Amino acid sequence: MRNSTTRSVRQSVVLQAVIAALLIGVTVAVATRFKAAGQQQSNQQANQQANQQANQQANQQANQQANQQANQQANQQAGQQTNQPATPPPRPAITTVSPEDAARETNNPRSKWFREAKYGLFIHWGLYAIPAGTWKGQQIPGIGEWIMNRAKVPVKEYEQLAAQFNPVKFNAEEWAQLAQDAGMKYLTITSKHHDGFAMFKSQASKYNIVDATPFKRDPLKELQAACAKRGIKLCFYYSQAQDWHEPNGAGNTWDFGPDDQKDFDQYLRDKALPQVREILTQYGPLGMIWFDTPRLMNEQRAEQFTKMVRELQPDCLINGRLGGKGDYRSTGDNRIPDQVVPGVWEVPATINDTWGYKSYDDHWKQPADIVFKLVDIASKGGNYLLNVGPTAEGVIPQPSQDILRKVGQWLKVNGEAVYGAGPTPFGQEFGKLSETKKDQRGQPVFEQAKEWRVTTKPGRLYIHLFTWPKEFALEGLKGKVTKAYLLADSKALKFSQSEGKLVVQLPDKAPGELASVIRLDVSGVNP
Ligand code: FHN
Repeated sequence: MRNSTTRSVRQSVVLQAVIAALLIGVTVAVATRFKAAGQQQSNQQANQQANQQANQQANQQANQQANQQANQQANQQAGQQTNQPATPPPRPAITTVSPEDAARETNNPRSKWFREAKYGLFIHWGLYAIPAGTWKGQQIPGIGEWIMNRAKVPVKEYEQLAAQFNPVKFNAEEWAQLAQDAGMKYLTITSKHHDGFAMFKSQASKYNIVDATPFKRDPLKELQAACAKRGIKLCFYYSQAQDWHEPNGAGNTWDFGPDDQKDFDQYLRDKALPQVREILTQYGPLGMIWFDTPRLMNEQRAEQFTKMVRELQPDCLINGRLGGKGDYRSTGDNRIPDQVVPGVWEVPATINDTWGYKSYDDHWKQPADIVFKLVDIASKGGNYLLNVGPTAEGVIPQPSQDILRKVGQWLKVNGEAVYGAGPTPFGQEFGKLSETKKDQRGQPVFEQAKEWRVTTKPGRLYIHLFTWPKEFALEGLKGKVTKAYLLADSKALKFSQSEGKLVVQLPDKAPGELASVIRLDVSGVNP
């Protein structure tokens, strides 16, 4: 099992690296900003590999039915191997969905705001921001919030961080303002991550930010007010299964032994369920609860959470990593599907290579890369949940802020083509796996077809150009184009249309630094 999953992680990493390489190298005429985006993506693949290896079991579980997960875990514990072919096909970024489930997700009134929002801010913040990737002088590989696990820090040692946690520079107004400036419509923050430390006032466990730190404030309360003021949907991440602080929580095998010998239901009863009740009742209406890594979860356990959420906040979404069916699906971390995916889904992604703050991770994705990813995801039908990791002082690193604000400026001009927009009616722009070309690991190369993406609204097509050609040509367009213009300046563009081929004449220079968007008004048939 370990070998096969490692292989599939490698394959996914390779596939993503190939996509990134092609983003850079499809043509020498590719504009600098597009190249920069691809380069960044390519570099990230290697760095993400270590992180993905640590988490891939959890992600796989999240993408499967609860009882399958239980079987997988049992197999894994027994060290069994699955019968994988020597070179299995690349692992998809997201589980396939039945037409019924896709329709259930899409027609769910509860998910309407989410389907329109498209872009959210993820915040991983907790005690792990203090070590910030270094434990006892050693830089610990992997994602920052996993430091306790990676360095096998005993609970008794790790919990001493609480006495040092005093994020006096935390300012909820500034964080919510950043989300707003960035054009993000929802904010999902870790209320409790796998380390078990609650970032809110909890009666269920004294191991929380109000009772166990000198800070004594409840940042989630403050964020509630700041988000409400700006119309940003507040959402809470909650690690329902892994809790390395608790003897019966999943994941801490170095203090408490193997997970299969724990009374996991007791942990759920004593901590996870009561705390989820607390976050559902103390912070006003929530956009969603974002569960994660459903180790040891099964349908019956998941149902206890689902029931509670539905009873206490019927409008609150449940993400796809609880352990049963959620309201929508998550892709693997940083995994963007190759093609349009039906239903409702989201790509959780890092802005550098970690979720929780690491003092030495400055591998920032650039604004052009983020705009490309946001549009690419929207054109395939999904949402982009982009993470920042604040410091132990409560500051969102300045590079993250600058990058997000730059993308926000782009959205101010071009947001019409993103918020509430549907996927492309085409698909030929995405590309495909090469039948002949292989990368150095022997995996098929993903060949990027075009440097543009399409999003839609009724009667409209939005063409996002990541390079700047002299003219834009599009085949296979149904309906008659009545008007074409750039969102950046609203000036009419000349175009011709015959036999299904549209050609739009473009000015010599792109109107902006990042992607430029042509709006096409189309009559006769919905594009
Ligand atoms: O293990 C976690 C990880 O720390 C992080 O929270 C990500 C975000 O999607 N989820 C898990 C791994 O997939």
